[in-house]
Amino acid sequence: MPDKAVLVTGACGEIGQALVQSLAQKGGYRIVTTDLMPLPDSLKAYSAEHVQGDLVYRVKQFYDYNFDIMFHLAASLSSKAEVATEEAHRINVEGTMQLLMLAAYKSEKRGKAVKFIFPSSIAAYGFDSLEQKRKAGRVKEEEYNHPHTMYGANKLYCEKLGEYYGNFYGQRHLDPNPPVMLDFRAIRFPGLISAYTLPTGGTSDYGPEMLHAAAQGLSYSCFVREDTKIPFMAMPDAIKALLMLTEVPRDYLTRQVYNITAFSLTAGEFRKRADNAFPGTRITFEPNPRRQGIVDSWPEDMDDSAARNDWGWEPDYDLDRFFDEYFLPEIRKRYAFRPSLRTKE
Ligand code: AKB
Repeated sequence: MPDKAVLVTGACGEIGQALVQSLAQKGGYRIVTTDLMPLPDSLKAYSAEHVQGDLVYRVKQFYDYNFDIMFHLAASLSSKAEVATEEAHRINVEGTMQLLMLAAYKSEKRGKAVKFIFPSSIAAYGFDSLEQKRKAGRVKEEEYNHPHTMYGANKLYCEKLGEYYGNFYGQRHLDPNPPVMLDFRAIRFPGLISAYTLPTGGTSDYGPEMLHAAAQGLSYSCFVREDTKIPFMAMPDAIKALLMLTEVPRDYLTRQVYNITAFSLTAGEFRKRADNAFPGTRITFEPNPRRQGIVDSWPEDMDDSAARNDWGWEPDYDLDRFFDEYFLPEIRKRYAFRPSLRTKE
């Protein structure tokens, strides 16, 4: 069987780097990457071709390719999007729209559905108050879809755009012989934590930032209150979910947008875990009202029963396993050769 042609946008981001490595390790894919940034050396062996530049202007070039799968990861995350809303809309919505149009066109032309895999987010939710958030607890996909952020609004709208191009584009499904439509599949991710990379521009970033700082003996001022609670997941589980959702036969899917989650904890519990693992950490809480408002509008937990039922989703790492079997062993290896960092302010 020939290799599947795969496009990964946002390949230099956190999810992108981990995904490209996993696809390459699995084998059977010809991976084309694209990002605003040059490809890091660590990924060069895995990418058949890297297209550097702004996706909105680069998409035209991809009409010459026949991708079987597109992982559209490029995005401006929630905190960054809030300070540059127009730019965020261009990256998050126009970039997605351009790529969906390409996938729709290619699906119809080749008579074979292009799989379009889209990472959505807990940011698609929005609560009016902390009281409502606490009362809601675990939320289903269709509940509380009232995002308070540009990023969340962009993600929710792109979910709808994907469903439109996948099912209704031009009302072609009403033709007696409807053409092949693209195969849109999305995952709403919680905050993600990698032992190897740090996020930039997001609001769930306080979790990974605190842990990476503690592991290096650096002080950290957390920008949300101690009682702030949202769901998180280990990066390997996020990649596992993307690959599972990509591979599951379409007939198994009862929806196109799925929640997935692994564990929920407060920022204070993060500090406790960091203290236990790295005694002497200096973590303080100095909430930033804007960023606090963003996480207060996100759910404490997500109901991922649809993903569990339809495609057998289950995280490998619950809270204890995340720390004991993934994050701590990996982060100790990562910083072990830089002991001088433990004395830095
Ligand atoms: C962010 O904080 O913006 C992202 C997300 C939760 O989608 N990590």
